[in-house]
Amino acid sequence: MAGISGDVWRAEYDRSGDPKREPGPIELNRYLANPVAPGGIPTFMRWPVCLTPEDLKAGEVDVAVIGAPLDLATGQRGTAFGPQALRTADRYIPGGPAAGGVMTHTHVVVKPFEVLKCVDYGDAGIDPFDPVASHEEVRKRVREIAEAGTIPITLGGDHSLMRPDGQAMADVYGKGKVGIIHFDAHYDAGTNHFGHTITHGTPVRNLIDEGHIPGKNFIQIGLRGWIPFEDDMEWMRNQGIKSHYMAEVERDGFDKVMERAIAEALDGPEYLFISFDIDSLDPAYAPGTGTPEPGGFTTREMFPMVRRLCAECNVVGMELVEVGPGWDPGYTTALNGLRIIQEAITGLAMRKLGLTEPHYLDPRTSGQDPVEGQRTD
Ligand SMILES: [Mn+2]
Repeated sequence: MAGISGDVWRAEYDRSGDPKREPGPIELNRYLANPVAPGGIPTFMRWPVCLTPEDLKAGEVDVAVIGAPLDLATGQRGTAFGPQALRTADRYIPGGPAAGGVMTHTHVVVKPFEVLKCVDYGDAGIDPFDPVASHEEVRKRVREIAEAGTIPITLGGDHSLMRPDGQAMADVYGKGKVGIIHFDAHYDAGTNHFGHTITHGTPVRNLIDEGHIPGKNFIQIGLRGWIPFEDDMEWMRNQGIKSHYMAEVERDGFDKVMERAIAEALDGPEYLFISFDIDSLDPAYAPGTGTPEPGGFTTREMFPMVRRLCAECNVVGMELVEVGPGWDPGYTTALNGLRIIQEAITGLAMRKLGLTEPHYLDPRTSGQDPVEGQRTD
């Protein structure tokens, strides 16, 4: 029987018959501020689309999301639908960036989508039968975004994506030059799953073994539950991985742990990548994921921390992974995942504006006098 063979899944569309156009972001929305009917194709945050690195460069784009609809490496299906869920979780956005940057972040009074040019770069090609081959295509796409001078944000997809994302960061910034801040309930540094060495439980080990990211530049936050295995814990300690378990958060508080994590991040690598597994949040806030782990972070404590990281550290890329909309009946997970990315971009915008002091809040919305920086009562 004849089949569909070879690399046809990554064969690219022939654009020779397309209308000629100057490179740059392409606006798909029809209406400027209509909250429920933007009238175009549901891109992430209703952002314009870029199809090529030339589009990114011509548009001087600061941030580009790229979907990576891969779920073969979780052992459970569902996260392949994560990018699409994150792209349609914005129903409550009042007009979105097409409305002229009306979205002002309350805590810091910054308009992130006016400060930064953001686009949707579409999806990376995925071979639905081969996660490892899919990684090659994700790596290529993330690399071309970063090479264009744009910060890539990968929408997962499962956490095996940390491997091609980390590879791409090392390709652009140099092996050993990039650190990873890794929010997760799980350590993801196992040797194998059922003999497979590239899964959503192994990317930390993949990146270290392949020499892309040094162990000492891995900072993990939120680990809990029943693992790691003792031999894996020992391997992680030997690699110099800085693992901040939930036990440490419970003993010392999240704020204190994040102070340590930021100090480690600033003391180490020149460039930082944030790997955010949605299961670092408590299942109350993120039920739609394959490996939910009770006892996690609340959104109210996580949002400011992600914002801080991006404001205070040199973040050059991010991924948000493991969103599984099939188990997300209230859109809770997609909505909170979207907000995590919005907080990160707000932090990036704060950094561009020079608002990098720790715990920065705008005095007008944080109960302080706008002139004196003090409470007035
Ligand atoms: Mn993970």
